[in-house]
Amino acid sequence: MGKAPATFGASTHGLRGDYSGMLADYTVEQDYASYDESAQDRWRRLYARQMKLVPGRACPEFLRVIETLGYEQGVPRFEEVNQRLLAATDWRVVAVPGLLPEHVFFGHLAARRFPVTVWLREESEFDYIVEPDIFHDFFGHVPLLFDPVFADYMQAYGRGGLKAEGLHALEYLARLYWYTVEFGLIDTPQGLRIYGAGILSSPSEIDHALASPEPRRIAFDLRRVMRTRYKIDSFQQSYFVIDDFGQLFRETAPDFTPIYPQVAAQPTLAAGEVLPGERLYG
Ligand code: HBI
Ligand code: FE
Repeated sequence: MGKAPATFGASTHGLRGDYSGMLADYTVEQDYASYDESAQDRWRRLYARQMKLVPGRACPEFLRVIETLGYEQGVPRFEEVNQRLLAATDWRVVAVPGLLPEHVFFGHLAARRFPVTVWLREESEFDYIVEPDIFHDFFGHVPLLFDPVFADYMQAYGRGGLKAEGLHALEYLARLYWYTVEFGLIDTPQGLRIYGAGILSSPSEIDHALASPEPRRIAFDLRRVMRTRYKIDSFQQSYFVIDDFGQLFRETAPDFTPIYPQVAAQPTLAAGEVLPGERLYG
């Protein structure tokens, strides 16, 4: 094996992770003994730091689940998380070496399998890491997969991705993923809350996303999101706000085939751009 994946939508630099022992669907076994005591300790410190930040800032669907997963004990075991996840929404996590080619990634999501990276960041990356590691994936993504509506959205996204491949629309889908699954905000009766995994797993972006006067917080609109470029190596300049996961599912449920040419016909927008008349949140 050892074949190099062809495309990596979320990465602009060299690929990290050991792709040599994987199966055809890019899955690997979690070698639990490979997490030494310093890695286990690092996981527990990452978890403790983040848990101090999420109360009152993460959405209730996240907070309801995060403490039930046993993450405080150390690096999670895939089988243990799967026992709970399968019972809740019929999703499962699968271990992967790192970033996957989009086609493979979409295929897993369409089959209700979420790819979780097996390796943990190094100590020198404690505060910041560009690519997804096991902490980002388990902490940021997995809790929301326990919500039935969000879980269905993720599967629909995967199916849409498989369909988009022949339509030269992968960039639009990558933007949708970025501004919802990774960096999404949600409006609640208590105020804006975070559901995006890229924010939830970051020690510094949590505050930037909710409290900084710098970024724009814009009401979610599917075509608007698909037109908007994003930054992968700095805080976001714009966030998009949904009312609830039902809205996300409904707006993304229709076949995107007629939507792609409409988006292509309009100008692409820079990450921080605001359009005239656009409704912004405080
Ligand atoms: N692979 N493991 C992994 N995790 C991701 O989040 C991921 C990926 N491959 C591609 C990808 N994301 C992006 O192209 C998304 O925009 C779909
Ligand atoms: Fe992610």
